[in-house]
This record gives sequence, structure tokens and C-alpha cells, in this order.
Amino acid sequence: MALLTILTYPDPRLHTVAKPVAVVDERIRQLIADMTETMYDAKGIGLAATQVDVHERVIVIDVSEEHNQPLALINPVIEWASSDRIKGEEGCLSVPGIYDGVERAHQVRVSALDPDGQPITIEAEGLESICLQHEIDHLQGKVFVEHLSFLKRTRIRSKILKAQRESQR
Ligand code: GNR
Ligand code: NI
Repeated sequence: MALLTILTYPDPRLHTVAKPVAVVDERIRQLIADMTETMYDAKGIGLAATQVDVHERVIVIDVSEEHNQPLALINPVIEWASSDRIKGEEGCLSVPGIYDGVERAHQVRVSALDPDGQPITIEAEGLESICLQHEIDHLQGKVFVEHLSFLKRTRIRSKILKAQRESQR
């Protein structure tokens, strides 16, 4: 097991579009183990491979209260999204210290492969649905701040760059 380094916005690598995983093998299972460890260490409820600079379609989430129900999805696809919307306060491990409201589909159905390479379908609503959409966005190179206004995004970018400059001194 190993902790992976999480990229920070506005790192351009966060905008890479991930490629589908061709074979679910030990390499992918090791990536999932390391991503899960990294997610728990960072106290996140989800992590996309994009955030650890691996540009393949792999996500892990755990929205359980006890943080003991990890779910790993390979090649996840949103098969269906409800037209009713939900607005939740979102944060992102790649955008430290920033939280803002994002409107998304309330319910989604996601199909994917599990770590054994078996097809699975997940129906989710509420926080799990939000988290799945947030992670699948990452695989498309999209960070949640891109759902916010241009003005907010500009302010967030400046704030993070300033914090990075100050931590370098
Ligand atoms: O830890 C996280 N919390 C969170 C809260 C609301 C909506 C989405 C998330 S995902 C985030 C972890 C992360 O950055 N995943 O990409
Ligand atoms: Ni995120």
C-alpha cells in the first residue's frame, strides 16, 4: 500500500481526459488499494485516478458514516440521471479549503466494472449520487469549480495560488 500525491487546482493535469481501462488486472487492483488508502488518509469521501495523476477511468468512493464501505468503480458510465436536481455544498481534495453549492441530478444509475472485472450497476441518490457525479467529472478533466461562475473560479484560483506562494516562503 502507498499514499499517492493529490494534484491541486489549477494544475493543468487535472484537465486530462482519462482513458478506459482495457484489462482489470493486479496493476489496477493495486491502484485501487492505493487510491482508497489515499482517500481515507485525506478524509475524503471520494477520489478519482485523475487526482493522483493516473489518467485511467478508476474512482473510489465511501459515503458511509463509519468510513468502512469503500466502493471502487472501473470505467464508470452514467447510464441515467434524473431530471430532478439537488444542490449540495461541495468540496474537493484538489481544491483545498473551498466549498460551494453545485446543482446536480438527484438520482443516477451508474454502470461500471468492479475490481474483479465483473459488471455492476449502482443506483444512487443524495450524497452518493453527488459524489459519483463529482468523481466521474474528474475523469472527464472537470473540477467542481467549473460548475461555478467565472468570477468565483477566478477568485478561487487566485486564493489557492496565493496560499501556495505563502507556503513556499
Ligand atoms: O471529500 C470530498 N467531499 C465531497 C463533498 C461534497 C461533494 C463532493 C465531495 S468529493 C470530495 C473528495 C474529492 O475531491 N473527490 O474528487
Ligand atoms: Ni474532487
